[in-house]
Amino acid sequence: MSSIYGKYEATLEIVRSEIESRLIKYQNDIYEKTNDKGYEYLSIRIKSDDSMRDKCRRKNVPETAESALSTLKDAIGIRIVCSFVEDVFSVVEYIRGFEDCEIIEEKDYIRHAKPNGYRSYHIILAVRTPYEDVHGNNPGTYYVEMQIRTIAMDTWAALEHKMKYKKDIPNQELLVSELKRVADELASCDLSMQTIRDMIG
Ligand code: 0O2
Repeated sequence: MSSIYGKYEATLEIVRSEIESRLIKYQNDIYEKTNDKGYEYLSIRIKSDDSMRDKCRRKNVPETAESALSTLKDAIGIRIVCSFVEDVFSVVEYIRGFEDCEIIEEKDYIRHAKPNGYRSYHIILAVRTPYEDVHGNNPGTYYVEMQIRTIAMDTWAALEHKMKYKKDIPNQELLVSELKRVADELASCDLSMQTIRDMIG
């Protein structure tokens, strides 16, 4: 079966690489100025053909390049993991400054955690490119989903994600409430760590 991204697959790679370069530049600039890191690590992926087709089926949209590149907006996914909460918001402000991009969706699950305790800052970025997009526009628009969070938030999300796929776990209800408790404790630790960092200066 041919790729769901069709002839736009190569452009997705170019967009991914362009945004990655900017984030690496951010890290280098911060390091030069402060001798410290702007974030701890980055992970960037283009959603695999199988996962994108799965998602189309889950969302009840046709398995087409248009669904994959326009209806759904997470073909390119970037996760930026920071040590401190303040660093998360600094990265968000840096991204806001991209002149050829528009933030079309923003969810602050840090100030407004999800009921299950999930915390993270989510952005959908529309990137204007000098390439044709799936609607035939040139310059064309490609989308990037960004999740920016602390190490503590990332650890929690990874564990909770694993649990979602284990349907046969006994005491689901207890586990859900325990996970929520841990999420709140980690959020409190994040705040304490930030305070300690501010005290060090
Ligand atoms: P995958 O396989 O991770 O890419 P939607 O994208 O429509 O499902 P929505 O409300 O549009 O969801 O977007 P939202 O809430 O910004 O969530 C997008 C992504 O954030 C999810 O991708 C997850 O990766 C992550 N996420 C959101 N909520 C949770 C949560 O409670 N726990 C964990 N571990 N991750 C979460 P998908 O779509 O699930 O798919």
